[in-house]
Amino acid sequence: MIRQRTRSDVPFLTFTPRFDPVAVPRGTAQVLGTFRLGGQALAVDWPEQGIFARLPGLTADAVHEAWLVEGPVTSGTFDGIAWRRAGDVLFGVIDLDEAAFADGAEAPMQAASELAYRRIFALLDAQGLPALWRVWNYLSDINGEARGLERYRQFNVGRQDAFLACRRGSTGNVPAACALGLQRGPLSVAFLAGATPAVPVENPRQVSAYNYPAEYGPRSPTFSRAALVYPPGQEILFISGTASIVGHQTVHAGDVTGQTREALANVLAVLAEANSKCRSAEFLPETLVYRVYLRHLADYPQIHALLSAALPGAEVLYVEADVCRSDLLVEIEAMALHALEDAPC
Ligand code: 3EB
Repeated sequence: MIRQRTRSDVPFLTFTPRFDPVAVPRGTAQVLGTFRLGGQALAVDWPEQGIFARLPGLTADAVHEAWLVEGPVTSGTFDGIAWRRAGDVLFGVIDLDEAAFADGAEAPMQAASELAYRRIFALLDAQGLPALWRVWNYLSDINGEARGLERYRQFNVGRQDAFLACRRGSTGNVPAACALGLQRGPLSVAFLAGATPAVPVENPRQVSAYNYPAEYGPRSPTFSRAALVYPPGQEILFISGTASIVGHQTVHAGDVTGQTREALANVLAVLAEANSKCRSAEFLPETLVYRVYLRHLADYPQIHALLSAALPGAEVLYVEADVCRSDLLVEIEAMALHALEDAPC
Protein backbone atom coordinates (compact mmCIF):
# COMPACT_ATOMS: atom_id res chain seq x y z
CA MET A 1 0.00 0.00 0.00
CA ILE A 2 1.27 3.44 -0.83
CA ARG A 3 1.28 5.65 2.19
CA GLN A 4 -0.38 8.95 1.54
CA ARG A 5 1.77 12.01 2.05
CA THR A 6 0.24 14.22 4.67
CA ARG A 7 2.46 17.23 4.15
CA SER A 8 4.52 19.00 1.53
CA ASP A 9 7.81 17.44 0.45
CA VAL A 10 9.45 20.86 0.68
CA PRO A 11 11.17 21.15 4.06
CA PHE A 12 10.17 24.17 6.14
CA LEU A 13 13.68 25.03 7.25
CA THR A 14 16.95 24.34 5.45
CA PHE A 15 20.55 25.19 6.21
CA THR A 16 22.92 26.16 3.39
CA PRO A 17 26.56 25.95 4.44
CA ARG A 18 27.81 27.83 1.36
CA PHE A 19 25.36 30.61 0.56
CA ASP A 20 25.74 33.32 -2.04
CA PRO A 21 24.17 36.42 -0.44
CA VAL A 22 23.67 38.19 -3.76
CA ALA A 23 21.87 35.26 -5.42
CA VAL A 24 18.13 34.88 -4.98
CA PRO A 25 17.13 31.68 -3.15
CA ARG A 26 15.43 29.05 -5.27
CA GLY A 27 11.69 28.45 -5.37
CA THR A 28 9.64 29.98 -2.60
CA ALA A 29 12.38 29.85 0.02
CA GLN A 30 13.32 33.01 1.90
CA VAL A 31 16.36 33.85 3.97
CA LEU A 32 15.62 33.61 7.69
CA GLY A 33 19.11 34.69 8.69
CA THR A 34 22.80 34.24 7.91
CA PHE A 35 26.24 33.87 9.40
CA ARG A 36 29.09 35.71 7.72
CA LEU A 37 32.48 34.25 8.60
CA GLY A 38 35.33 36.54 7.60
CA GLY A 39 34.91 39.26 4.98
CA GLN A 40 33.14 42.57 5.24
CA ALA A 41 29.59 43.42 6.22
CA LEU A 42 27.23 44.06 3.31
CA ALA A 43 23.84 45.60 3.87
CA VAL A 44 21.33 42.75 4.08
CA ASP A 45 17.71 42.94 5.14
CA TRP A 46 17.77 39.85 7.33
CA PRO A 47 19.60 39.24 10.62
CA GLU A 48 23.24 38.36 10.01
CA GLN A 49 25.87 37.42 12.56
CA GLY A 50 29.30 38.66 11.49
CA ILE A 51 32.17 36.52 12.78
CA PHE A 52 35.56 38.20 12.28
CA ALA A 53 37.89 35.26 11.81
CA ARG A 54 40.31 33.68 9.39
CA LEU A 55 39.21 30.47 7.67
CA PRO A 56 42.12 28.08 7.16
CA GLY A 57 42.00 25.80 4.14
CA LEU A 58 39.84 28.19 2.12
CA THR A 59 40.89 30.62 -0.58
CA ALA A 60 37.73 32.73 -0.23
CA ASP A 61 38.07 35.40 2.44
CA ALA A 62 34.43 35.02 3.52
CA VAL A 63 31.85 32.27 3.84
CA HIS A 64 28.13 32.85 4.25
CA GLU A 65 25.87 30.25 5.79
CA ALA A 66 22.13 30.67 5.58
CA TRP A 67 19.00 29.46 7.27
CA LEU A 68 16.33 29.36 4.56
CA VAL A 69 12.66 29.00 5.27
CA GLU A 70 9.40 28.57 3.41
CA GLY A 71 7.83 32.01 3.85
CA PRO A 72 6.12 34.31 4.53
CA VAL A 73 8.49 36.01 6.93
CA THR A 74 8.13 38.95 9.28
CA SER A 75 11.15 40.93 10.45
CA GLY A 76 11.93 43.63 12.91
CA THR A 77 14.28 45.09 15.43
CA PHE A 78 13.64 44.87 19.15
CA ASP A 79 15.94 46.63 21.61
CA GLY A 80 18.93 46.13 19.34
CA ILE A 81 18.01 42.59 18.24
CA ALA A 82 17.62 42.11 14.49
CA TRP A 83 15.11 39.29 14.04
CA ARG A 84 13.16 37.46 11.38
CA ARG A 85 10.37 34.96 11.89
CA ALA A 86 8.55 32.42 9.74
CA GLY A 87 5.69 30.51 11.32
CA ASP A 88 6.88 29.60 14.79
CA VAL A 89 10.63 29.78 14.12
CA LEU A 90 12.65 32.92 14.81
CA PHE A 91 16.31 33.76 14.17
CA GLY A 92 17.87 36.83 15.75
CA VAL A 93 21.20 38.54 16.33
CA ILE A 94 22.19 41.06 18.97
CA ASP A 95 25.58 42.82 18.94
CA LEU A 96 26.52 44.89 21.99
CA ASP A 97 29.51 47.20 22.25
CA GLU A 98 31.02 46.83 25.72
CA ALA A 99 32.12 50.48 25.72
CA ALA A 100 28.49 51.35 26.46
CA PHE A 101 28.79 49.52 29.81
CA ALA A 102 32.03 51.12 31.00
CA ASP A 103 30.42 53.23 33.72
CA GLY A 104 28.44 50.54 35.50
CA ALA A 105 29.21 48.74 38.76
CA GLU A 106 29.59 45.39 37.01
CA ALA A 107 32.32 44.33 34.60
CA PRO A 108 31.27 45.51 31.11
CA MET A 109 31.33 41.97 29.66
CA GLN A 110 29.11 40.68 32.45
CA ALA A 111 26.68 43.57 32.03
CA ALA A 112 26.60 43.19 28.24
CA SER A 113 25.99 39.44 28.50
CA GLU A 114 23.16 39.86 31.00
CA LEU A 115 21.51 42.56 28.90
CA ALA A 116 21.82 40.59 25.64
CA TYR A 117 20.08 37.58 27.18
CA ARG A 118 17.44 39.64 28.99
CA ARG A 119 16.55 41.29 25.68
CA ILE A 120 16.41 37.95 23.89
CA PHE A 121 14.01 36.60 26.51
CA ALA A 122 11.89 39.78 26.31
CA LEU A 123 11.67 39.43 22.53
CA LEU A 124 10.69 35.76 22.80
CA ASP A 125 8.01 36.65 25.36
CA ALA A 126 6.68 39.40 23.08
CA GLN A 127 6.65 37.01 20.12
CA GLY A 128 5.00 34.20 22.07
CA LEU A 129 7.89 31.88 21.24
CA PRO A 130 9.10 30.57 24.59
CA ALA A 131 11.76 28.07 23.53
CA LEU A 132 15.36 29.16 23.02
CA TRP A 133 16.82 26.33 20.92
CA ARG A 134 20.40 27.20 19.99
CA VAL A 135 22.68 30.14 20.78
CA TRP A 136 25.95 31.23 19.09
CA ASN A 137 28.06 33.48 21.37
CA TYR A 138 31.18 35.39 20.25
CA LEU A 139 33.26 37.85 22.25
CA SER A 140 36.69 39.44 21.96
CA ASP A 141 39.60 38.55 24.24
CA ILE A 142 37.67 35.65 25.79
CA ASN A 143 40.58 34.44 27.91
CA GLY A 144 41.66 37.95 28.95
CA GLU A 145 41.26 39.01 32.55
CA ALA A 146 39.60 42.21 33.74
CA ARG A 147 38.65 43.21 37.27
CA GLY A 148 40.17 39.98 38.54
CA LEU A 149 38.02 37.58 36.49
CA GLU A 150 38.45 36.00 33.07
CA ARG A 151 36.11 37.55 30.51
CA TYR A 152 34.50 34.20 29.62
CA ARG A 153 33.66 33.78 33.30
CA GLN A 154 32.17 37.28 33.38
CA PHE A 155 30.10 36.33 30.36
CA ASN A 156 28.87 33.26 32.25
CA VAL A 157 27.82 35.35 35.26
CA GLY A 158 25.77 37.70 33.10
CA ARG A 159 24.22 34.85 31.11
CA GLN A 160 23.18 32.87 34.17
CA ASP A 161 21.81 36.00 35.90
CA ALA A 162 19.59 36.64 32.87
CA PHE A 163 18.31 33.06 32.72
CA LEU A 164 17.41 33.20 36.42
CA ALA A 165 15.97 36.73 36.33
CA CYS A 166 13.76 35.72 33.41
CA ARG A 167 12.61 32.62 35.33
CA ARG A 168 14.06 30.15 32.90
CA GLY A 169 16.21 28.13 35.29
CA SER A 170 19.87 27.54 34.56
CA THR A 171 20.07 23.74 34.55
CA GLY A 172 18.48 20.95 32.58
CA ASN A 173 16.29 22.64 30.05
CA VAL A 174 18.84 25.07 28.59
CA PRO A 175 19.76 25.63 24.94
CA ALA A 176 22.59 24.15 22.92
CA ALA A 177 25.33 26.75 22.46
CA CYS A 178 28.87 27.67 21.62
CA ALA A 179 31.02 30.48 23.05
CA LEU A 180 34.20 31.51 21.26
CA GLY A 181 36.72 34.30 21.36
CA LEU A 182 37.54 36.44 18.35
CA GLN A 183 40.29 38.97 17.77
CA ARG A 184 37.85 41.85 17.64
CA GLY A 185 34.19 42.73 17.49
CA PRO A 186 31.30 43.29 19.87
CA LEU A 187 29.64 40.72 22.10
CA SER A 188 27.55 39.00 19.45
CA VAL A 189 24.76 36.57 20.29
CA ALA A 190 22.76 34.84 17.55
CA PHE A 191 19.91 32.51 18.36
CA LEU A 192 17.26 30.25 16.93
CA ALA A 193 14.02 29.94 18.87
CA GLY A 194 10.66 28.26 18.48
CA ALA A 195 7.34 27.46 20.08
CA THR A 196 8.04 23.90 21.17
CA PRO A 197 10.59 23.02 23.82
CA ALA A 198 13.99 21.70 22.83
CA VAL A 199 14.82 18.22 24.06
CA PRO A 200 18.16 18.63 25.83
CA VAL A 201 20.85 15.98 25.44
CA GLU A 202 23.85 15.52 27.73
CA ASN A 203 27.14 13.65 27.31
CA PRO A 204 27.71 10.65 29.59
CA ARG A 205 31.50 11.25 29.32
CA GLN A 206 31.20 14.79 30.69
CA VAL A 207 29.78 16.57 33.69
CA SER A 208 26.96 18.78 32.46
CA ALA A 209 28.37 22.26 31.91
CA TYR A 210 25.68 23.74 34.14
CA ASN A 211 27.06 21.54 36.95
CA TYR A 212 30.74 22.47 36.50
CA PRO A 213 32.42 23.04 39.88
CA ALA A 214 33.43 26.53 41.04
CA GLU A 215 37.06 26.12 39.90
CA TYR A 216 35.81 27.09 36.39
CA GLY A 217 34.24 30.30 37.56
CA PRO A 218 31.69 31.69 40.02
CA ARG A 219 28.78 30.68 37.78
CA SER A 220 28.50 27.63 35.57
CA PRO A 221 27.94 27.97 31.83
CA THR A 222 24.28 27.78 30.85
CA PHE A 223 24.03 25.36 27.94
CA SER A 224 23.22 21.75 27.16
CA ARG A 225 25.58 19.44 25.26
CA ALA A 226 23.05 19.09 22.44
CA ALA A 227 19.42 19.77 21.66
CA LEU A 228 16.78 18.16 19.46
CA VAL A 229 14.32 20.74 18.17
CA TYR A 230 11.18 20.50 16.11
CA PRO A 231 10.21 22.89 13.34
CA PRO A 232 7.05 21.71 11.52
CA GLY A 233 7.68 18.26 10.02
CA GLN A 234 11.36 18.31 10.94
CA GLU A 235 13.86 17.37 13.59
CA ILE A 236 17.10 19.33 13.99
CA LEU A 237 20.04 18.12 16.03
CA PHE A 238 22.35 20.80 17.38
CA ILE A 239 25.55 19.54 19.01
CA SER A 240 27.04 22.33 21.13
CA GLY A 241 30.67 23.36 20.99
CA THR A 242 32.52 20.23 22.16
CA ALA A 243 36.09 20.14 23.41
CA SER A 244 38.68 17.88 24.98
CA ILE A 245 36.99 17.71 28.35
CA VAL A 246 36.35 14.48 30.24
CA GLY A 247 34.32 14.78 33.42
CA HIS A 248 34.91 18.47 33.97
CA GLN A 249 38.64 18.45 33.28
CA THR A 250 40.64 19.43 30.23
CA VAL A 251 42.60 16.44 28.96
CA HIS A 252 45.61 16.38 26.55
CA ALA A 253 46.77 19.91 27.44
CA GLY A 254 49.33 21.02 24.85
CA ASP A 255 48.55 18.08 22.51
CA VAL A 256 46.38 19.18 19.61
CA THR A 257 46.05 15.70 18.11
CA GLY A 258 44.99 14.24 21.44
CA GLN A 259 42.50 17.08 21.96
CA THR A 260 41.01 16.66 18.49
CA ARG A 261 40.55 12.91 19.03
CA GLU A 262 38.98 13.48 22.45
CA ALA A 263 36.67 16.23 21.17
CA LEU A 264 35.55 13.93 18.36
CA ALA A 265 34.97 11.10 20.86
CA ASN A 266 32.78 13.51 22.81
CA VAL A 267 30.85 14.52 19.69
CA LEU A 268 30.23 10.84 18.91
CA ALA A 269 29.12 10.19 22.50
CA VAL A 270 26.63 13.08 22.37
CA LEU A 271 25.48 11.86 18.97
CA ALA A 272 24.78 8.37 20.35
CA GLU A 273 22.84 9.91 23.22
CA ALA A 274 20.85 12.08 20.79
CA ASN A 275 20.12 9.09 18.58
CA SER A 276 18.63 7.27 21.56
CA LYS A 277 16.13 10.13 21.95
CA CYS A 278 15.50 11.20 18.38
CA ARG A 279 12.22 10.75 16.51
CA SER A 280 13.56 10.67 12.93
CA ALA A 281 16.14 8.38 11.34
CA GLU A 282 19.47 7.88 13.11
CA PHE A 283 21.89 10.82 12.71
CA LEU A 284 25.13 9.59 11.10
CA PRO A 285 28.46 11.32 11.83
CA GLU A 286 29.48 11.87 8.18
CA THR A 287 26.15 13.53 7.35
CA LEU A 288 26.44 16.31 9.95
CA VAL A 289 27.56 19.86 9.13
CA TYR A 290 30.53 20.81 11.32
CA ARG A 291 32.23 23.99 12.46
CA VAL A 292 35.68 23.39 13.91
CA TYR A 293 37.31 26.21 15.91
CA LEU A 294 41.08 26.16 16.25
CA ARG A 295 43.09 28.41 18.53
CA HIS A 296 46.25 28.29 16.40
CA LEU A 297 46.16 28.37 12.61
CA ALA A 298 49.39 26.36 12.63
CA ASP A 299 47.43 23.38 14.01
CA TYR A 300 45.15 23.28 10.96
CA PRO A 301 47.05 20.58 9.00
CA GLN A 302 46.96 18.13 11.92
CA ILE A 303 43.34 18.81 12.83
CA HIS A 304 42.21 18.65 9.22
CA ALA A 305 44.11 15.42 8.54
CA LEU A 306 42.56 13.73 11.55
CA LEU A 307 38.99 14.91 10.99
CA SER A 308 38.91 14.39 7.23
CA ALA A 309 39.99 10.77 7.81
CA ALA A 310 37.48 10.26 10.63
CA LEU A 311 34.54 11.99 8.88
CA PRO A 312 34.93 11.29 5.17
CA GLY A 313 32.72 13.48 3.01
CA ALA A 314 31.42 15.56 5.91
CA GLU A 315 30.85 19.29 5.45
CA VAL A 316 33.40 20.96 7.74
CA LEU A 317 34.24 24.65 8.09
CA TYR A 318 37.42 25.54 9.98
CA VAL A 319 37.45 28.84 11.88
CA GLU A 320 40.26 30.52 13.80
CA ALA A 321 38.93 31.30 17.28
CA ASP A 322 39.89 31.13 20.94
CA VAL A 323 38.27 28.36 22.91
CA CYS A 324 36.87 29.36 26.29
CA ARG A 325 39.47 27.63 28.47
CA SER A 326 43.01 28.77 27.78
CA ASP A 327 44.30 25.17 27.72
CA LEU A 328 41.84 24.10 25.00
CA LEU A 329 43.14 24.20 21.42
CA VAL A 330 40.15 22.97 19.42
CA GLU A 331 36.36 22.80 19.64
CA ILE A 332 33.90 21.00 17.37
CA GLU A 333 30.20 21.75 16.87
CA ALA A 334 27.78 20.07 14.51
CA MET A 335 24.21 19.96 13.34
CA ALA A 336 21.84 18.14 11.04
CA LEU A 337 18.26 18.46 9.82
CA HIS A 338 15.98 15.47 9.23
CA ALA A 339 12.46 15.16 7.96
CA LEU A 340 10.13 13.57 10.47
CA GLU A 341 8.44 10.44 9.17
CA ASP A 342 4.73 10.77 8.47
CA ALA A 343 3.98 8.01 10.91
CA PRO A 344 5.50 8.13 14.39
CA CYS A 345 7.89 5.28 15.17
C1 3EB B 1 32.99 23.20 27.44
O1 3EB B 1 32.58 22.08 27.19
C2 3EB B 1 33.69 23.91 26.33
O2 3EB B 1 29.67 28.68 27.32
O3 3EB B 1 28.10 28.43 25.83
C3 3EB B 1 31.29 24.77 24.72
C4 3EB B 1 30.00 25.08 24.28
C5 3EB B 1 31.88 25.57 25.67
C6 3EB B 1 29.31 26.19 24.80
C7 3EB B 1 29.19 28.11 26.33
C8 3EB B 1 31.19 26.66 26.19
C9 3EB B 1 29.92 26.97 25.76
O4 3EB B 1 32.87 23.73 28.56
C10 3EB B 1 33.27 25.31 26.15
